[in-house]
Amino acid sequence: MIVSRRKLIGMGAAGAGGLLLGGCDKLNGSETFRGALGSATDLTMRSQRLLMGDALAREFTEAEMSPVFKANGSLGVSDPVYRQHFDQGFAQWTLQVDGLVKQPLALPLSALRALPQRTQITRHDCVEGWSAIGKWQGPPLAAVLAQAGLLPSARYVVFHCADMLRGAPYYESIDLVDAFHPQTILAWRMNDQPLSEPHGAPIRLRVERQLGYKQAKYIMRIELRDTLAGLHGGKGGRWEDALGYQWYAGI
Ligand SMILES: Nc1nc2c(c(=O)[nH]1)N[C@H]1C(S)=C(S)[C@@H](COP(=O)(O)O)O[C@H]1N2
Ligand SMILES: [Mo]
Repeated sequence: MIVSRRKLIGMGAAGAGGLLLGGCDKLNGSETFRGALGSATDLTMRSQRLLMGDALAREFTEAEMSPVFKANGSLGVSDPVYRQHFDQGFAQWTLQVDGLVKQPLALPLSALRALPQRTQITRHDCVEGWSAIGKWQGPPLAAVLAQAGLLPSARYVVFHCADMLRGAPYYESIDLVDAFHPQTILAWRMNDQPLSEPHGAPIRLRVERQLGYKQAKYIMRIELRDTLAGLHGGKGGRWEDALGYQWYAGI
């Protein structure tokens, strides 16, 4: 039987739910158990991880690339510091890496381009109901994190972006499982061209097993944290804070 990954995950989540319900008679009196079960998001994430392990998101051929890849969300940045970097071709720009790291970094684009590169042709799925297949190139996020060195308390990687969405800065975050996944890259090239402004110049995240809003564009700073509490709205991303989107947006 051929089933799509999404269906498989749906079945897996239902299966896990069934198992849990089966045990409910015995366990539903226990507060500890209900606490351990956590939110629906957490259950979805754990079901998906159980089924997918560290599997790769599907990759496509050149022939399957979309002739048009829509740009969505912010299509540009008005911040004056960003505008100056843009006008200078990002020659003076650096990516800040800080927070719970051994060695904070300020990496110019040339340093990101000099790291080992990964190229992948993947499908981008936006919650608004469109998809597009594009080619992305950049260093694995893991290579950048290895250079900074994580402190033992680091649990989340936060991407601070240059644009604003509905009056507040765009940001996103992932955990270390996704951060070290081989297809999680800091893309500076799209479809064999330097990343354009609408698509997130100078760099944007590709975290291929999650939905479009996790693919942070215009990344200026990467911060390692032990918690997402106390950061902006506390839900780990601009869409999560503003519209209640799921933090774990597994496809
Ligand atoms: N900084 C930033 N990143 C962002 C957004 C945004 O508005 N600002 N929109 C998100 C959404 S909803 C989608 S679908 C994708 C769109 O990427 P694209 O413009 O390359 O198609 O970027 C995501 N990353
Ligand atoms: Mo999106």
